[in-house]
Amino acid sequence: MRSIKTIFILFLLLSLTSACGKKSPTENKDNPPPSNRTNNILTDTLATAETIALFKNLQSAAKTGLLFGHQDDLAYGVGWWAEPGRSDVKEVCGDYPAVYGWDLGDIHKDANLDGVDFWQMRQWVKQIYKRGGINTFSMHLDNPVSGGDAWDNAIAVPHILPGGSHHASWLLTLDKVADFLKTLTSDDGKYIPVILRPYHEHNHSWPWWGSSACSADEYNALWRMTVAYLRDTKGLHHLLYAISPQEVNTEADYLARYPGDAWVDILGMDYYLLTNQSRVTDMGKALAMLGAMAERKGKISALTEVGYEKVPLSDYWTTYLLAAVMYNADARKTAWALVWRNASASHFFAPYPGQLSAADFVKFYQDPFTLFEKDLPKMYQ
Ligand code: BMA
Repeated sequence: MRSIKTIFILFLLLSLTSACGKKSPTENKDNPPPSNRTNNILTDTLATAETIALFKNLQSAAKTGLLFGHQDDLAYGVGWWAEPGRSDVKEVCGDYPAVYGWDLGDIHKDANLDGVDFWQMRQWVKQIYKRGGINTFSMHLDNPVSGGDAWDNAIAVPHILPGGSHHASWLLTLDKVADFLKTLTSDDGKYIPVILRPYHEHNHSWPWWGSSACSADEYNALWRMTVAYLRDTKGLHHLLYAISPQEVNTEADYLARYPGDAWVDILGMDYYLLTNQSRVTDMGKALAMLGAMAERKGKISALTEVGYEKVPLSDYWTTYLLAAVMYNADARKTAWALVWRNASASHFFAPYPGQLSAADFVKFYQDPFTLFEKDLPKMYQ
């Protein structure tokens, strides 16, 4: 009897010690206790009020509309470069886009990989925020091991993960990304919420973070390391995180390289070559899959890159792009569609005055479902 009692007391003591020794998740600074949290819905439980508002407002805008986005819209267009107030989109339809894409490639230089000066980019981001628009950033960062560009898919990811030969130098690159993002503040000194879309199209083989250059586990570790570094080490709390594989048709394929729901806010997809009606149906189905999954997970779905280079179809905007998003109720949940940049007359994705699809773009703009800058409700409160 006595020995049973001793064993029981010993067991109790042992379990108490182990409970004290083990850090409960809420004690971890990366996962603050509920009382310190600002929210329980985002990757960043310490996100600023404006960042939470952006997420919620995007989620509700997506229920009844599609925001239109354009890469580098204010920086240049076909036949012009950095002229104040100009935008090919505005010159065609009379309004600015609702969403703007920017890229942080070449963050160690004065201008990004496409020649956009970072100082000017910051000014444009501030203008956009002031007018109520939304900014999203992709990262075509150079291969950290070979020194080649983002398209150099020599093996790099295992070397920049913790313990790898290039881990420390990769953190220096992320420091530069963080330093830039930290300068995005409004006139009243608040951080401007932005959507970060790192390591995109990772199911394809072209980038060094792509399918031929790292395993799913390595990709997921890279993503989590990046989010944890920006959020917990650098203390950035004005970011929403968007993941964006290219052209995925099933949930299983989407989740094959995916860091987990706790690490992602927006389920994006890049989708090009919408060149015929069977592709419109295919894209509609893919967006439906994404819209349903995002809703189930409490996230947002978005067409993070889309477009047809040189827009050679006169009815591309209504009969192709809008038709695909309108495919069914789940596809219609897509929050935004962002077309790529207008670099020149041979590399552009949005119309410009006189371009073949310009009249159809006006119809697309007038459709009650599409949202441009003037249509946006207040996104940050
Ligand atoms: C690609 C092309 C390139 C550009 C890159 C990053 O799709 O537009 O010219 O450098 O995106 O923006």
